Amino acid sequence: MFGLMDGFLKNDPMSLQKDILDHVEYTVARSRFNFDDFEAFQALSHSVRDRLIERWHDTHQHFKKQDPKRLYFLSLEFLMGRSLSNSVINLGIRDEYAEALSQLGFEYEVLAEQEGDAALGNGGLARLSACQMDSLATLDYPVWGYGLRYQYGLFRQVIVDGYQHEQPDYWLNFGNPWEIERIQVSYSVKFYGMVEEKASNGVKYKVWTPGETVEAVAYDNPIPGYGTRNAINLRLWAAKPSGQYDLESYNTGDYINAIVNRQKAETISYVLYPDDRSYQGKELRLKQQYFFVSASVQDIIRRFKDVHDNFDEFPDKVAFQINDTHPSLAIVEVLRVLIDEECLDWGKAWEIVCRAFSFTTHTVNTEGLEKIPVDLLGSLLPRHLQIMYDINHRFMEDLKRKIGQDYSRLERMSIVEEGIVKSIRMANLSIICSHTVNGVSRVHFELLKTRLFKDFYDLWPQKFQYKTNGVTQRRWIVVSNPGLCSLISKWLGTEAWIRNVDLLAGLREHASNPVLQQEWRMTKTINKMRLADYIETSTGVKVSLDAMFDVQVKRIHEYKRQLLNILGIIYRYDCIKNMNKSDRKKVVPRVCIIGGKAAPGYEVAKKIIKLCHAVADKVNNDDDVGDLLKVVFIPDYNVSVAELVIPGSDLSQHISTVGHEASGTGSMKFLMNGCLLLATADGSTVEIIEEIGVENMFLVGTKLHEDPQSGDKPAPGVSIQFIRVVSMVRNGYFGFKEYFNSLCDSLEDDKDFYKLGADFSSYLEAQAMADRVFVNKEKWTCMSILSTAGSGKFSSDRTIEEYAKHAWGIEPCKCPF
Ligand code: 26V
Repeated sequence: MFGLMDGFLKNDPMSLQKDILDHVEYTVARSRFNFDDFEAFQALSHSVRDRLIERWHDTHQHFKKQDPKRLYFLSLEFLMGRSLSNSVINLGIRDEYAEALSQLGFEYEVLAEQEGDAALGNGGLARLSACQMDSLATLDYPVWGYGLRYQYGLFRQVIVDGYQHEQPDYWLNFGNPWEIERIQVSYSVKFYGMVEEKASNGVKYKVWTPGETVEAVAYDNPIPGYGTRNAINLRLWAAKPSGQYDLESYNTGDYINAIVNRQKAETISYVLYPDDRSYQGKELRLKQQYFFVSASVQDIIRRFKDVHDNFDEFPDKVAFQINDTHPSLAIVEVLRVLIDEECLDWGKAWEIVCRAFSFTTHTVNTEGLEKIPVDLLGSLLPRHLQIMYDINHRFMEDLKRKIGQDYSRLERMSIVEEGIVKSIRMANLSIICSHTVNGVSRVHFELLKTRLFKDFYDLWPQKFQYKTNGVTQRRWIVVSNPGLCSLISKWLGTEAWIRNVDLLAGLREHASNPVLQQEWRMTKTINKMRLADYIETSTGVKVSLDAMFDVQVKRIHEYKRQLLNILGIIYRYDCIKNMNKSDRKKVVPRVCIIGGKAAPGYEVAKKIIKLCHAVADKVNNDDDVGDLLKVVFIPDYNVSVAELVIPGSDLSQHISTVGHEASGTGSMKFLMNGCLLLATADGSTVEIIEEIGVENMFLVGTKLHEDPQSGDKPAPGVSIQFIRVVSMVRNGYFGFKEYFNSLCDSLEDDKDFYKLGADFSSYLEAQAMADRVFVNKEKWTCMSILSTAGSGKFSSDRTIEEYAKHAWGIEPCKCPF
């Protein structure tokens, strides 16, 4: 009997081939003698999924048996990208699949290209969650990720005449082979209604009678670790109409309308909000947050109660991580369940909550902090609003005892903001109720302590920590840059760096070796060829492989200063135009690549995209300049485009105004891939510089906290060059004169909030330095190898170990092979 149940799937190419063909016939329902690339991809994915499920079952059985303290990672956004290659590599059977497919007449790489991205997130915060899930699985931590299964992911960016247009990303159109629908795992989530106070035996209690109920259905997504049997679960919730029928409306004969109204429930999980800047107090967004939180908390408490009959052990068995304030209603929800449903007293429930929650903030300025209007909360979640007031009242009383009648400080620290629109400050709530408040880089931590959360830091310094972000080398080297992956393993004599990335430091001793250098350059050229092909198909621009590929890809934001990059390109163009023939021979050819999405309502960011296209049009069509300069905007930048762009880049730009980027993670991916950085000392770049040495990158501007006004150097004024390039745009040199007027106005001295004018000279100097080094192939390659060698610290494996030890208190729980 055991033998029959112990059905481990075989992984030799013959067995894989049979499995793929069976899936062609029985899952995809095509003839095994006649199927196309997409159908082959579907069958292949299902065969991989079978193997994931095996591991995933074993892992959960093991967790169940061991009952370790589990982490529940709550995030409204996960930017997973594609799953196929990541899964087969983590399962360790990529080559076997490639062989099986080739015998069937298919090429693995071609099939992998069939997959669409899962883009259930906006940018940095969302991709960070995805990297962290990979590390959590690889390091064998007992974890569950929870999120929302949006039917529409982040919009597709389409460029028409240089302007961004947004199109819906209905990513589930062709099915999603990676998820497992769990119709039997569903919970009722309640909204609106009213709260009444009741009493029984002299004890008062609150009863919430909701006005609307929606069903949350679980979709499970196995996340395999690398080099381990462990596969953890990412559970995403989808909204479905509640099973409780409104008999009244059915009986009144309005059957059709009753059905249509029921169906409206599904809209809750329809669409991801695409603006990563502002909270507009939208009811649907708040509904999404609570829907997600309520389903997750019910699931977590149910799992806990399966093995425990009281809540004493709850904080020793359950750790909650809240990814920014978006899931912070979970704090109030746990309190509500413990008090109203499990009948614990306030003191006990409060203690449990404060020991269970850890909070990470990803923001640097007060305007970026989430605030929810009290009126909205009161109507949608009346009981939760009461609990928030209760928390605040107790906190304020306690605080008064500690700090006295300092009313302005009390006001700043209150959860409730009195203003034209009375609101709840979700960050204050999260800090007050969590045991740990985490920053995402050292510089971010300093900003939290001295500016953003100074009042709280002064009160509870021990709560504040930071864990510098990291990215997973599995996706960002092994999956996306197989050439570099083999080269590294060859020179280190081991593949162990894939699980222990500190070993990359071993490359340092070979950095000047001409043989490695030659192979290193060859790998880069192959990646550049791949990227050049992609550029040609997606933009129509042909680029030369001899040129330096200079890349800035990330969300379009004023503080990230894509505009500084474009003004630098204009300067370069202008210089070339004014050069004589012999000087032109010395110009280092460049391909300037920009990519990224602007939030649909962010006018300035959209103008920056248009300016990029206007400059590209002029430059690329100027035969006089030819291959010396090309400008391309890569449309619809997303995870899979990043996997192609990053390995093919020579130089990458991270030039945010100092003090504005909490961490930045793109830079880490480029660093791992041996791309040289041209960057300001902002966010995690400060730590990157410490690891690789400032001489191995191109620094823009002064270091953080170094006051440009003081010391011997005169404060940098706005240079002639800056005035000239801005006036070229203003005077219509690139067309669209009126349209760009406001962009130019924003660069005037007193309005230049992001300091483009002040940093322009330094930016040009750094760019000139990059040119000088690029012609020295040995030096450039050496710096490139040292970049990869110094990237060890920026693995999400390190970040996760720090969280596990210093915030969550969890231990690995390894499933035996
Ligand atoms: C805000 C909002 C507001 C309205 C609804 C949708 C939405 C989604 C996200 C956000 C906050 C975005 C914050 C964010 O992504 N921060 C970035 O986090 C990265 C990971 O820690 C970090 O590297 C970046 O520096 C930081 O900008």
